[in-house]
Amino acid sequence: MTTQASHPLAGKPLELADTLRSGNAWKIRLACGLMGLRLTRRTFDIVRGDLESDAFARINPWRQVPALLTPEGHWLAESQAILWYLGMGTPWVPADRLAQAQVSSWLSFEQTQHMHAFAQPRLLIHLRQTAKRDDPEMVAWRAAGMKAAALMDAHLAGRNYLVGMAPTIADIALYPYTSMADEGGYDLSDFAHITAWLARMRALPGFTPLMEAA
Ligand SMILES: N[C@@H](CCC(=O)N[C@@H](CS)C(=O)NCC(=O)O)C(=O)O
Repeated sequence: MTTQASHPLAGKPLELADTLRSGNAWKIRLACGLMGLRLTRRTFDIVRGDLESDAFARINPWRQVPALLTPEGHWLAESQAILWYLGMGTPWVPADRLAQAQVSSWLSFEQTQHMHAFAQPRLLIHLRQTAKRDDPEMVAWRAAGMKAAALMDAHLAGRNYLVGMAPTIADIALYPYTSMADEGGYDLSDFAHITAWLARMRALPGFTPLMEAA
């Protein structure tokens, strides 16, 4: 585990453009907590239209959170790029060539096979409440998400983490939407390896919940 003192970004200013409940932005808050890095938040409201403003376009012209203001003064978009930026030079991005490529595979898996299938039903059923659990579109998202969950569960059999013996940014990337699956009407309780992995992640020092205790 990398402590704050040994992290190449220790003591440097990091600011996150996020929304209160964004799972993609939670990845970055999780990463900073686990890596012992201090992060300040600039929190926007999608419903209020904040992401459509000219000011936000200067942060991320793609009009999405998260974006990270780096110590070099650049706004960096896309959760996976930000995780890579934060993890480089630490065990969170393994130095070994194959392990690093395997981390990259899981990051791609998250974006192409996992994230939308979990994020969309959560957004529409739980956050916006514009869809019902059994709407055909939600059922279709969950069918896709269950396939992704089955792949993760099979991979995690006999392993503590997705790549190698220690947690990496791959685990951080997959944690938020897997852990909030129930908000999209999922029941992942039959996936014992995922359930154990989620508990293992929650037990790591510096774990940061989605919502800070009031
Ligand atoms: N590929 C992006 C996805 C980011 C994303 O979907 N962000 C959502 C919040 S979780 C957002 O900004 N939605 C507003 C919009 O797309 O209009 C990433 O991994 O950072």
